[in-house]
Amino acid sequence: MSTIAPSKEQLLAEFESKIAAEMKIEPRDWMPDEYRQHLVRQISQHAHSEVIGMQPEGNWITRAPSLRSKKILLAKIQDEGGHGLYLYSAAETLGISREQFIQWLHVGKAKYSSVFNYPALNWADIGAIGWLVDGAAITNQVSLQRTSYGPYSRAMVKICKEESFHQRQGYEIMWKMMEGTKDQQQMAQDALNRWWWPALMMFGPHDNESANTSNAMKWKIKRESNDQLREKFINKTIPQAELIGLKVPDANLQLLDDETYKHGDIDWNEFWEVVKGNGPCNQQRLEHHKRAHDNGAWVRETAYVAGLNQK
Ligand code: FAQ
Repeated sequence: MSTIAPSKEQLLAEFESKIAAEMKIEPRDWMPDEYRQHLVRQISQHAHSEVIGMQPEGNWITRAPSLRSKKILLAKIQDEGGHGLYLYSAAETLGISREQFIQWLHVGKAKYSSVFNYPALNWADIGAIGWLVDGAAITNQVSLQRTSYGPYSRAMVKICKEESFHQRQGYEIMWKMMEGTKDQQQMAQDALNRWWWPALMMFGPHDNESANTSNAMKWKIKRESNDQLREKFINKTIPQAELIGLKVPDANLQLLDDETYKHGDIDWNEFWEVVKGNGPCNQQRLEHHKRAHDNGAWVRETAYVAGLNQK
């Protein structure tokens, strides 16, 4: 007896009913090409962000002001590398190899978060990165725990556990500096001034300018929009700044009647310039990644020969 293969319409209906029922889509399930492509783009870009994001902080390992802070920073940066690995593995379940993802990064076909193209100038920046950049990342990632693609969702659950420690270690650095000398307080405020707007830009363009949001929300890849997440982030972070005596660098910030904040205009020209590759550190970040990748070729080759790379 021959079985009749389901039609594309039936497969699509089954896919959509799973999404509607909050069921996860798994690698072997049928999925529309656009859904797969969207995930390939978003998850691989997310993975690249984790790995490139190790660079601004990595610069400060040798200059951490105490053994305690050095150990914490080392552990944190190592975690980010691990997050990259979870995410590359999740992306690979969509049928594309890690080598291909890296090649797309190197030729500029794949992006990584704009925020990592700014320099970490001093120790206060390490506080600001943990507090603001990890804080923004978690706001998004908590939401992505409910994403519809199973491997991405499970990677997010693991990552969020570690990311909340990262946010706290950054806030602790800022809080200690605000309890220090006038110069230390000034350094903390200066770091906030430089990282505030790039952190807000991490959430991407406003919803009405965000080309990918509509499909992403329909398929429950994204559970909240860029603007919704950005609002959540500022409402959580501004009281934290005030608690330790820092002031958010936004002359047009408004406190609304419902006790939520509305931020002033974001400099979208700056954002798109950085995304296009013209930020302060784009070239440096990519060159460093290429060099490290080339220098690591022998490790990959040895692992392959030893059979560790075999699927
Ligand atoms: N930077 O249509 P949308 C972390 C691009 S993890 C660069 O709104 P979408 C941990 C976007 O790709 C941080 N490009 O796009 C850590 C699209 O171009 P495409 C990373 C950006 O996907 C902390 C175009 O603009 N987190 O930090 C950015 O719906 C400390 C139009 O935008 C994730 O990746 C940007 N900021 O929304 C590590 C989370 N924003 O691709 C180390 C997962 C937008 O069509 C140290 N990703 N673009 O050519 C997402 O949630 C989404 O992809 C968004 C963008 C929200 C980033």
